[in-house]
Amino acid sequence: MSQTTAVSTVEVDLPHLSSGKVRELFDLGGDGLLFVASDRISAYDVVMPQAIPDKGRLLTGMSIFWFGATSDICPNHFLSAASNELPRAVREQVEALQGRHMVVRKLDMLPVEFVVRGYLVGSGWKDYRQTGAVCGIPLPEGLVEADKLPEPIFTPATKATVGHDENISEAQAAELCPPGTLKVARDYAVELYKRAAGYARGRGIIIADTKFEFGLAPDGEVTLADEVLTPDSSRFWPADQWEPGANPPSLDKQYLRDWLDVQGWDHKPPAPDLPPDVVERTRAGYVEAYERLTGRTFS
Ligand code: PZK
Repeated sequence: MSQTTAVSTVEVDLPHLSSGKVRELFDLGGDGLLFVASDRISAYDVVMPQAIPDKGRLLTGMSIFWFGATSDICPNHFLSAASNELPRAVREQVEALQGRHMVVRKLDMLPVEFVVRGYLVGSGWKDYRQTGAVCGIPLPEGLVEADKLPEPIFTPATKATVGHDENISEAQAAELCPPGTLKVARDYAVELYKRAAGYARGRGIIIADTKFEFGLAPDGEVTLADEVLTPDSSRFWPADQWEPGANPPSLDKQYLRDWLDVQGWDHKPPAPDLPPDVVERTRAGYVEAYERLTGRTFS
């Protein structure tokens, strides 16, 4: 399992359940899972050859912050960030992860991405330009890119195993979920977005859109899962750089993307090696998001 690349990998002797581009999931047995965020970063859907120091810890800290700040809205899968209750062998490995892990509750996942948009960008802007609607939701005429929507909208997507997630209608999403669960999760998702967006706005960050995942607990409760309201699952914009009509820079990746653009990289792997100043400036974007949102100093 060990790997000698510039990008550190996770080394935990547990059954491996799933790998994302930048995070991994392990089975703790019983009703627990170990969720691990790496320091890897992707841009244009390609993982970079260098890691961003502390990124996994910063994103994990943000998720845990939001789980606490929204637990009155809906139940979530977060159980613990401690390691003392883990089996001894696992415990030592987990301690080496230095705050990049969460112990979470094993759920039966709903096969839908719960996307909520407060602003018109990305695939939402593309759909609107072509059809005047997003996921079948008609919107006022004359909106421009990055405009604030009159109300946040729920725009479900399928979880593509390869390639990009595909926007679907709410009716299609409902067919993919057990009866009654889609509406419950949808209402949670919209409430979560409103709470977080309002909070972040007061701290100089616009959460343009975000993606939630939900699952069912053994008792059937719809439960919030995954990482939540991080720069990897959301678009964070510095509020002072927002201007309708242009796609604003994202707080976390803009410096990296701009640098990659200047290199003339064709977005096909491998990505160019990142110089130390690009790594450092990118890290600073994550630290800024963490500190502004949590009100804590990162050390
Ligand atoms: C689950 N994912 C996506 C996340 C990856 C992949 N609490 C849960 N119970 C059951 N399954 C999942 C979760 C959560 N969260 C999440 N896939 C399954 C995912 C992190 C790393 F590789």
